[in-house]
Amino acid sequence: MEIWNRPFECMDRNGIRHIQSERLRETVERVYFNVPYYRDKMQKAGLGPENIKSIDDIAKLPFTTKQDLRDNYPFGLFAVPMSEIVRVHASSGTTGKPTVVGYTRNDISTWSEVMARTLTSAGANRNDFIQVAYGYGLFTGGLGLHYGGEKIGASVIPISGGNTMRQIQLMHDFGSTVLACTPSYALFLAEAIQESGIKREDLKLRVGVFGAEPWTENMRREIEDKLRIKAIDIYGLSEVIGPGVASECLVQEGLHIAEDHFYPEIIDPETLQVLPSGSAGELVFTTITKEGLPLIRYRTRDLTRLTHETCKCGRTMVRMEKCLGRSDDMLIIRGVNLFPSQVESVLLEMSEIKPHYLLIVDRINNLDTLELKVEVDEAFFQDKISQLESLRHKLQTNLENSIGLGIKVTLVEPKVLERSEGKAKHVIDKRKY
Ligand code: DLL
Repeated sequence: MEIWNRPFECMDRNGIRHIQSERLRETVERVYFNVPYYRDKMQKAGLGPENIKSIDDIAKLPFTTKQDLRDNYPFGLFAVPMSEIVRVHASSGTTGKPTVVGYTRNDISTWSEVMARTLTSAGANRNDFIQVAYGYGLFTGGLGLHYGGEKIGASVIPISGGNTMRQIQLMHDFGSTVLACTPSYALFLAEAIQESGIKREDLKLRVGVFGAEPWTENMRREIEDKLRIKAIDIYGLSEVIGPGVASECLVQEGLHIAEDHFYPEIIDPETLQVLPSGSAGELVFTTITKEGLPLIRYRTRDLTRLTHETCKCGRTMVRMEKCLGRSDDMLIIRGVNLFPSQVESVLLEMSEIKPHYLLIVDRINNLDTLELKVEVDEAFFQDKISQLESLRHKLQTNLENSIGLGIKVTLVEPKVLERSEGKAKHVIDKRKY
């Protein structure tokens, strides 16, 4: 099995910890002297850079959350002058404001390196044709895969998401061997290929690198059966770098974390205590080489567990289990992150509507669907049907502009939606992964 960067990916534990300690010290100095937010937080905790001598001191440092990024929107946590930033990406935030991330030239090179590892561990090399069907744009999926694919010398097809018939045609005509997209889109494509009349024998597809949303072993089996490929799980988040944070190798027993760049911890999301290796809990990352937006103990909200055992492939980097749950209410719909609070803040701006609502998420023909049922104000509900229709239309447009996703809006009479005695239930997720 090919390994992209053997000296790092197969380093012994002492070597890894030595590098992590050195890089953590540098990162803490960088943020302390360049980012007022981190300096204040460290000073309040009675800490200076001299208190962080090795990776064992990491638990002394305060956590960072998505809220901290929002409070410092857009560039407040950047650790370099804007003249050093060569790229920005963004992902959805909690109230429509995106989470903005910035990369220096070195960060782009780190990102390409970890993506080259990801693709190599999935068995790709310079002879492959990689069809990148993740979205290109502010989302990190498209360009992340793109730079990694070029770095390993493969031929990259930057087709981006959607347009299924064209995906199938180019897959056939160009002879794509690697498919990169979300797992739900892979299933959708699989069925569209069956219906298209193109024979599987006429496609060269061999492997898929799927991520950006949770998917189960059952879904993996279904994709592997229907597409007759190896389906590899890849994980990442924009705040940390994008895809490339962790990925499976062909052994498919956990995702190798690029821990020489991103140091992982597992914490109890309630007590915030660090848990021993092997325990299930919330994944936290400290970036130890990033320049543009270094993050200290960033709470991902993703739930998983770690193992430090060496993998059968020979890589020693710590592995995380396929992650399935989150410790917050974030939904991932067609690869787009959505918090119910984003919907709520649009509803609160419209007086004709009551903030009694229900979001219904489903998966029909392998594509996620989103519907909102919301109560109309008593006074407004007496109005003409045409007025109700224009209200529905206005709400739908406001929502789509704010959340960046198509949504079906259904207006309902006042007091129709079930009231809960405890915490209001605003989401029904019918998807079976
Ligand atoms: O989804 C980056 C990415 C692009 C990863 C392409 C893989 C492939 P964000 O939009 O910031 O970044 O969303 C990050 O998506 O915290 C997880 O909750 C979820 N997620 C990403 N990959 C996986 C995966 C990209 N393989 C959030 N399994 C993360 C489960 C995943 N959840």
